[in-house]
Amino acid sequence: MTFFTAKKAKYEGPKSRSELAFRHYDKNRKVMGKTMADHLRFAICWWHSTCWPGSDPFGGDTFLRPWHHSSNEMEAARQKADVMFDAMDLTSIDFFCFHDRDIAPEGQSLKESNANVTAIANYIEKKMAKGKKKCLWGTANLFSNRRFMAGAATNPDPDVFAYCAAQIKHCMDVTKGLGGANYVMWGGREGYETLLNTNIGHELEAAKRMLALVIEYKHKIGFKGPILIEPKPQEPTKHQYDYDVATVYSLISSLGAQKDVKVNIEQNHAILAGHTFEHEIALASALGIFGSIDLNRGDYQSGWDTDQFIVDVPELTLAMYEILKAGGFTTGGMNFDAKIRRQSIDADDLIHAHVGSMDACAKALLNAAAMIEDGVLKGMVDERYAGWSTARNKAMLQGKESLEQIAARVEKNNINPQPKSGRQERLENLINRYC
Ligand code: XLS
Ligand code: NI
Ligand code: NI
Repeated sequence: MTFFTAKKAKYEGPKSRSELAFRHYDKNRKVMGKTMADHLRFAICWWHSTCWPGSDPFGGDTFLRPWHHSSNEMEAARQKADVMFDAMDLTSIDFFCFHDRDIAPEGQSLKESNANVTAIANYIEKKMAKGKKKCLWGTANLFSNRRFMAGAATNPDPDVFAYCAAQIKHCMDVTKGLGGANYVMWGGREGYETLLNTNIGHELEAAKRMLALVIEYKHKIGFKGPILIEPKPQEPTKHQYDYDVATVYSLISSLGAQKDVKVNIEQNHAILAGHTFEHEIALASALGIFGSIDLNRGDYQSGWDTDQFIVDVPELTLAMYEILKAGGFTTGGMNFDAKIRRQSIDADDLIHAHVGSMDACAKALLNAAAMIEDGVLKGMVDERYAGWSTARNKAMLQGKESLEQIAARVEKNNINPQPKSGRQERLENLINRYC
């Protein structure tokens, strides 16, 4: 018996009147030489889809999922896995993402917890072979248990640092075993609540040490994919060290680890950091650390990580444009780190949410591909920077002229720059032609 009643969503074209169908996402359709599935690499996440019971700070479980009310935790874990694979089947999503504590219950000791995770991972592996499903990434939950309340790697207690290292090691092993394309680190409680009890210098050093250990272990076990750090400025802690892409870049580059470590950018976290989604993608690409996406949207009024399903096509178009400009995904993909609202209590709401958001992404991909293929926007940007292509100006950028030489040249040639329009409104009008 399956949990859902929905039928598998099919591609029916833009004119379809069905409530549950793809209008734009035609998995095998080629766009700029790649199938839509290969461009978008959609993933479903374990935590919001089957672990979260619909609770909020003011009320508990609204979903009443059977596995949350089972007396056998390991049986419930297998039931969750079954539901995940059914959801992947109904939505045609090829990848999944998980935390160690999402897939299996925590035991009395780390040893027991690891054994639980391994047992369920084996169960998952069998299901993957059947449905040809893949793991986009795994990650360790280093924030839910109360031992992590003051941080994991950045905890003042060295035993917590050690426990965190041990948990990550096992989760990396399991992720590798499942063929995971990446390994993610989100520093949920790597930050502080008050500076009054915090030694920032020590905590930053500890965070850097943990990352160095993880990189070393990745090479040791031959984990092929990158480590992805997921920036977020705050929530749950007041201040998080992995604030945004720029801050994470300074950590990665301090270890010279740009080859091994990239970023997993989440829309909602970008907004919380006071940036746009596309800003974070463009910056990561410019810095050579673009890895993967956690797809959701924030609420522009509330200022929390509301993790809603994203359906805004113009907003997604700008993000997709930056992703295509960055050369698209290699190991990364689009993980729906999104949850249905707590009033959406029907099992099938989860399927509708994913299908609708996938379709919005597909439409955005088509829009962005048209923008790239037309080349009008790029042409206008290139024109703006055209002055830098002369030999003299290239030399200036490459450091071949000193400050005095540049100053002398400006005087001698009577250089007198004339401002040019930034043409923002014309560019914004242009974008609307594609949406
Ligand atoms: C929380 C994060 C989390 C990570 C994985 O805000 O988005 O879900 O993606 O630990
Ligand atoms: Ni996330
Ligand atoms: Ni988040």
